[in-house]
Amino acid sequence: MESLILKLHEISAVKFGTFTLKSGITSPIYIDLRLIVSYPSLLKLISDTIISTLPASTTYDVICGVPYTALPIATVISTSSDVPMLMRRKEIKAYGTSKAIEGAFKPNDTCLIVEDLVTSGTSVLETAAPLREAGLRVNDVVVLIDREQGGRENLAANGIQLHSMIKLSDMVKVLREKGRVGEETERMVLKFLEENKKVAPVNGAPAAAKTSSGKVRVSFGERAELAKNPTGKKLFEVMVKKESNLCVSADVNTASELLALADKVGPEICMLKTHVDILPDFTPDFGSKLRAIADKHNFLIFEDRKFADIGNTVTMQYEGGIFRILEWADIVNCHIISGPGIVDGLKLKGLPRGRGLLLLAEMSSAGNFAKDDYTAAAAKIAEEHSDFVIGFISVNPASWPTGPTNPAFIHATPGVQLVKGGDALGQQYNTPTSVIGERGSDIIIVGRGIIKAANPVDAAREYRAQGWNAYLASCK
Ligand code: 5BU
Repeated sequence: MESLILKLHEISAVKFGTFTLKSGITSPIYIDLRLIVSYPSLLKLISDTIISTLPASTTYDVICGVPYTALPIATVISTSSDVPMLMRRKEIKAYGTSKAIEGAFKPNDTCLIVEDLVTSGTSVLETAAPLREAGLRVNDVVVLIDREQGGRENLAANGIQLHSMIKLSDMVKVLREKGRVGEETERMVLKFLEENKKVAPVNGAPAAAKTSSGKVRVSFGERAELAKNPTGKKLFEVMVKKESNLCVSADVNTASELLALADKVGPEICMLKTHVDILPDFTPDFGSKLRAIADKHNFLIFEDRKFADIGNTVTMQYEGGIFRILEWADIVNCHIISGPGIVDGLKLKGLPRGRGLLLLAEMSSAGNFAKDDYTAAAAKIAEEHSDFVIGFISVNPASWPTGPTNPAFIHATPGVQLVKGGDALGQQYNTPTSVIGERGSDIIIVGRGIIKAANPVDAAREYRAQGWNAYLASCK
């Protein structure tokens, strides 16, 4: 270990000075392991010894390096120990197979993650998420250097055990003992480590999400009491009862697939979102079938119809046509582009049936125009119709110019996946912890992250856990 540390210092993979880390903090020590590819015998030594830090009980079928620095380490481990490797794409291509994970594996195979350096654990989590989404189990990560700044704890909170070969404090002590750095440098680094023991994950939940008035979140249970609309109240109650703030967006190809999905993910969700106009096999009994599944699993049905016309027209669109949305959807949503008359129109039909409305205050797609004054106008219309409006489609309610909205209103956010990113057509994704913990939303709306996963039920469980944990953390 000593000779490895000295060698890393010799090739200047360890530097002392003033450096800004990915997390934004200033550090007196910087480790750059990208250089090891230029020293094949060192790369081999690292790869051979890193695996020996794992307890004998650790089992795995495949390994995956965190891109990019750990890729050569993982490759050498793979070839010398004959364990197959997977690769995680950082950028998912919009063409070809669009896979996030390259390589062959079976569902439920266990994948060991290999990483060069861990600070908060963010990069490991960004690799674990698509592996898990693809159906792999991720329990352990092995790392060359642990900066001892909260990574171990953040990873453990996500079910991943960290095994490190070298701790940063030990590294500095060795360099000091061997006369490579002075006492003052050692003292500075150890002081820095002592003062920065906990770096929050970059996309992680802060200890408590505060509203701009400085208060922590009002619990869903308390908000159920404040809601004026029966459906809004029921939604809060379902969330508390099921401990779920997950809404699955069932954007599947047929009505029969949708009903099957609803039955499978039903136990995990508080709400199911539909786009009924995409179903080629829609029949008039669709609504009653979906309602029966919703009653069985206790979730609400949200038809993402995005009404946008004048009040008179939307009354007919809501009630009539082939889809007869009013009959079966607990919740619908509308744009406010046409002015408050649209809410009056929908309310005319919906309120007598106890239905609820979400206003589109923001959208998740790149370059959309629902911001600033438009968002503020949605907040104002909601206040004027708090008997029917149950809340908003939001993206970042914590940043609203109006400040925090009335806690009776619920915020539901689409554009959620386990890793920040987007699709080829303008969709933008944030993580559940960011949406709930940092952006102050209440419900995560997840489509492809769940329906395209190898196992949608497992994926729904993962999103549900992340969404709910972020909510709990923000109530403390
Ligand atoms: P995705 O597969 O998780 O990207 O699906 C998101 C769903 O949410 C999809 O049905 C969209 O129509 C819907 N959506 C959205 O993505 N962004 C918005 O601003 C609104 C709805 Br409103």
